[in-house]
Amino acid sequence: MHFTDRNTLGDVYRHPAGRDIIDKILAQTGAPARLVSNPLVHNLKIKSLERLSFGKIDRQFIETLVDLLNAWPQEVSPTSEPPTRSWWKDEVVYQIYPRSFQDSNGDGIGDLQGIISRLDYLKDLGVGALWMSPIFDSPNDDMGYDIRDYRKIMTEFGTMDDFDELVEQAHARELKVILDLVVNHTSDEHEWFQEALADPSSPYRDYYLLRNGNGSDEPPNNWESFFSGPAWNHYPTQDLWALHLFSSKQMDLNWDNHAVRDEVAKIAQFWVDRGVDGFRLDVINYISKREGLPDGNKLIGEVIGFRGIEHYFYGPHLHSYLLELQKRVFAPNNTFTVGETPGIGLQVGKQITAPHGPDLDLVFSFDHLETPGHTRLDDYRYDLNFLKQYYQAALREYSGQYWMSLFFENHDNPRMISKVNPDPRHREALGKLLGGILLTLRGTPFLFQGQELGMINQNFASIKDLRDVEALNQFAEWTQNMSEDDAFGRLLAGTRDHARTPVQWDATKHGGFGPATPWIEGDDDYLRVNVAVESEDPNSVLNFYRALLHWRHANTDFIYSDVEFLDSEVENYWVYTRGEYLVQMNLGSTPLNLRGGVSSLSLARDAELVQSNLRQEVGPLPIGSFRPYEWRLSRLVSSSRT
Ligand code: ISL
Ligand code: CA
Repeated sequence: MHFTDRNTLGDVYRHPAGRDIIDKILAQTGAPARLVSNPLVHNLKIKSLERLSFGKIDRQFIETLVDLLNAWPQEVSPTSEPPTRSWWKDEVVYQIYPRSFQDSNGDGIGDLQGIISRLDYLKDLGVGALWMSPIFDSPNDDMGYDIRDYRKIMTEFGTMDDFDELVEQAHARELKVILDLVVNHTSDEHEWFQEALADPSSPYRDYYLLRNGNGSDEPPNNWESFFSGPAWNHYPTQDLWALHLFSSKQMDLNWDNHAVRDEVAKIAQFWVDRGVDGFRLDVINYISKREGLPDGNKLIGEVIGFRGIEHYFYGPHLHSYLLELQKRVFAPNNTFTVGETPGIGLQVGKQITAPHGPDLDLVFSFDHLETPGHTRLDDYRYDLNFLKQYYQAALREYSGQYWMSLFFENHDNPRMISKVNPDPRHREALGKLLGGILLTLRGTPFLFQGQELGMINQNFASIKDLRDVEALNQFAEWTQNMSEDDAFGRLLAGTRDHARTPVQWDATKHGGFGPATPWIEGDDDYLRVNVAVESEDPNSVLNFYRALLHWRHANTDFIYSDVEFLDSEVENYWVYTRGEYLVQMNLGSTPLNLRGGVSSLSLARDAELVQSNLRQEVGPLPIGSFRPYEWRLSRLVSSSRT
């Protein structure tokens, strides 16, 4: 279908991208999903939005929407066959943030030898693959997400020999190795960018999104950076502007130049040849920008918080550029790929990971990380009932051969326990409950370092304790019209640094991270919560993860079984079956007592408990009663199910 402004909202909703956008607006505004099926809404023409919104939705908005719908494929291929098996569905991936994992040589910075020394720990934990955040040469403006040399190991992390040893040692333990490929942008210190700036006739000029300023001190468009301020750097001596969606030292590459795509393919091949099993592709959905880099819409900018995003969050050539990489490198080498795709919804996610000839194997989408209407830097309590709603809807979509990634934490987000309920009395049960959800839904779980210990947000004392460029830039911006205390208080709710403090190995100084003062320090939580202490405690969060990970590994049928949700309407109760297993939990901080009419209870009556998240000394409760955040996995015995 070719879209114009005479198409209806119903037409838009039938388009995968259109549906994602409408779903997002509905979720953000709290409007019920059935609104779209209301014939009045359904039959509204796109062009009438302008009038109905009193001009808030303007011409430019409508044109952008129509262009986007026309640029993107309109089919989502159906599948009903069962999922094919592959290692990246069998295994749980463990994300390492190398800088904060383990320091082997006492310089306060984690490194590759530190990781090697902990491979036995990871094997014993029961994960099957390691994803390391970037380990390449970098000035660390954004802690390695600004790469200066794609073929060199960051000096602080070690050498190429260390890397080869890591791959060999990991493989010897049957652990896969996944690298972080950051190719939407490079560091401004990358030689391509340096040469592009220095020499107007350099072929590297066309590697980036450089625009001539014609003497003006206005940037080429109104796009805003994710790390505060305009998305353009000015180089007055050359009268040039360069686009950077992230920090002012992360310069966006021009993917429309085939030479850039060649370089990326060669970089990926270089690491595949060194034994790498897969890649996580950083902000990969941002690589294709709309031709002409038009101004961002004001309204969209206000709603999302960054102006310009509609012109690149799934740009016109995304699909073909990803397919090209797939054909050249990933498919021939059987390389696993997971795309980090902020802003992408369920339908487009399905298109990108479609089972026959996918662009990528998996995507990370982020819609479940905040309850609608909230952003990461809001201080609010995350409602787990939303998580339930989200996954129930998502897994209805991702069935058959479709497969999702599952995660609650990474290096860009505060700790999930703290978001849901910071009350220390609930920490252990909640930590295990989250692990129980992550490891029993249908999909590939990604575990972030420290999550298996039940690590929580840190009590940073002042802005001096923070290291992240996002936090520091945000602080500078906010303090222009806010007190330093208020600005710091807001950052404390959601700064990415919460996830970046050293892994808590034991109760010695710096939590066993290393002898020197770490590059970033947390509070003294490590004295009580650490790998050494938790290993000794049969009821610890760590031992819960261990047990469940090993159980999962021994039960591959469970991994591939369908998920079926029951009793969805019961608040605070989440229950589902996976084949012959039943998972039940209380999502609330108060006891849950279910009354009659809850159908899953009769299933539970004929089930045998496999694992729960309660301490062993806690006795059993009646079948319909759950303690705060209680989680149970049982096996359905007898003839109750076929
Ligand atoms: O944390 C965010 C900024 O507000 C997210 O939007 C995040 O920047 C986004 O998910 C992209 O993240 C990835 O690319 C960034 C890097 O800073 C993040 O660490 C990385 O995960 C730029 O490379
Ligand atoms: Ca070190």
